[in-house]
Amino acid sequence: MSNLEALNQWVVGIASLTQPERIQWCDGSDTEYTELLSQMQADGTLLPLNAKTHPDSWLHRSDPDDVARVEHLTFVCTTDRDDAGPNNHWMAPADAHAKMDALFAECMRGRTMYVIPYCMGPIDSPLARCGVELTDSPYVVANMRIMTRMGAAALARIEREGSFVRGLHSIGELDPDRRFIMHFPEELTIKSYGSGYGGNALLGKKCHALRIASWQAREEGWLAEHMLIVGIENPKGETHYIAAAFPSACGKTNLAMLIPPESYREAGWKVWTVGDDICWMRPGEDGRLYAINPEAGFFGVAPGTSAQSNPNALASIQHDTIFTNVAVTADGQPWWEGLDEREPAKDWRGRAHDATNGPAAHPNSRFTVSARQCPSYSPRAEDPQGVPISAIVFGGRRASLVPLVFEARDWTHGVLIGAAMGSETTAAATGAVGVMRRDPMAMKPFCGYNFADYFAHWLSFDKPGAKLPKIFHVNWFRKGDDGKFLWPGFGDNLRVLEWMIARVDGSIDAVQTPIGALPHVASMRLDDVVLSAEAHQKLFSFDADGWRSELDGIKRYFEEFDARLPRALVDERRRIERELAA
Ligand code: GTP
Ligand code: SPV
Ligand code: MN
Repeated sequence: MSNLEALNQWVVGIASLTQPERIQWCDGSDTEYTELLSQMQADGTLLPLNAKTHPDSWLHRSDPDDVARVEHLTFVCTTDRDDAGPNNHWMAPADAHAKMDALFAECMRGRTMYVIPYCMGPIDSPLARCGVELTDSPYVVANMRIMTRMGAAALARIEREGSFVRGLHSIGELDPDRRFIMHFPEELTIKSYGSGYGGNALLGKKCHALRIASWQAREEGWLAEHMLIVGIENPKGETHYIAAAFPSACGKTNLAMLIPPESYREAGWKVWTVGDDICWMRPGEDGRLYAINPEAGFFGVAPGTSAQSNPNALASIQHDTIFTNVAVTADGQPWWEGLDEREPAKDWRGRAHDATNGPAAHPNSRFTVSARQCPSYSPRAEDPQGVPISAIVFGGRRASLVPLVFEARDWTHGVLIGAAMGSETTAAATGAVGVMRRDPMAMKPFCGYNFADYFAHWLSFDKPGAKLPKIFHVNWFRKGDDGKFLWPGFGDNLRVLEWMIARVDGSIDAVQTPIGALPHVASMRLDDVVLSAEAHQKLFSFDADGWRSELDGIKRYFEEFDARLPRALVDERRRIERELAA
């Protein structure tokens, strides 16, 4: 029980709808967590991993039909359909409530309903926001404990503030035909039924910290974004913070935990991880944007994580980690494609590994781990005021056309670059993989309102007194004629970040083109990377014909938003088109 009547009444009301056998208010304590883990071990929800190599770590195998976000079943329910926009599935709030409440009726019979008070962001931060998730999944409770500031301190803040986001969740029957993720931004409410996986079920993450928060952020003058936050410390000891939006499974965790190339390490460069998935930012008194990571842990993609690609992530997950849908070796160690050359014994479904069944680890298999276990975790990540942002980066998976890096000429151009982002789809959501789609600011699946209004909100930050970050676009995924990546990526991406920081400091010039400013190749430190002539050409120049048709594609995409699309973006697109024609 709480001393906040509105919270108690809501919990009692939901309990009378869902009829749980018992209700457990979570306090976030170690004892509570240990009890949950042993209960899940006893009922087979969690399988212990090798205690010598991976102490206190667990494997969870989700239902094989429940392995990723389900965008086609995710809705934004606003009174006026246009407020949700063409970028969201929409249902009228009354219809959506009726549909969901019918699913929730008596669905928790025989189960425990957990009450999870949580805070997104450092508990004493003015930028943080709180919520309460009601769920019948102990796996969700365990993940929420790692991913958020969960328990007594969050409840105390909620009681003080009197307001909170209401999230109701049940795994239901895990039936894909009885599965919906519904958002009611006007009521700060989420109802999620029928999935126990990641972004569908850990309601603090995508449902609250992006869909609901983006709505709140527009009302309150801040931004809730699908961005990593990373600090780059130069040999003089100065740190620039960079926020970067890449779509799901397109490199945020990897960039946030980057290990500098050897020559940079020797020179004294350091990289500090603030966040790997979500960024909340707002203007400070000095006019700069200040950012916090609302999360306290990482729900990271396992496949491809290795001692070569992401040593910081690998170091983080050696103990006290929950792995979901990875494979296991004969001696009970977690394994996935790209980790090393060992052969797994069992695949993600628990079957004897057989390569003809496809990858041993599910392509969207993940680890859940506290951010504090990351060797590069920034001490500033707990700063209630957040970190000042020097640069915003947009990027996607683009096998062709898009060069390695370019810089927006100003804020409006930068917003256009973000709004026009394209990327090939990945396994993070159900559906086809590798299909190029528009994914503005990496928020296509996550913006809780009409993209046209969202772009206008972004544009509104450009006002007198603002000291806005510079905006860049990157593409780590450009391919050569042989179908292989042209840029080494990972640690070498620091070379691109160094160039950006030099541009922010005003210490180097660049080549002005209609699409933005490209680097002079000589001003990028490429000493120890080997690039073919084709790579040089494709990574550092732009193809005017290709961009003309890209701009046509952007025009067609923008037509979906009709007259609601901000005029400034229409004009900015035309300006580039004119310059390309000249
Ligand atoms: P979500 O957690 O789904 O939001 O994803 P994320 O953006 O954090 O993705 P993550 O960093 O986990 O990257 C996923 C995939 O991108 C893995 O297959 C990585 O190997 C690959 N990847 C990351 N960085 C690079 C890079 O610089 N170059 C190349 N070629 N691949 C990369
Ligand atoms: C993503 O898909 O962007 C993720 C994983 O970060 S999930 O929490 O499932 O949304
Ligand atoms: Mn994500």
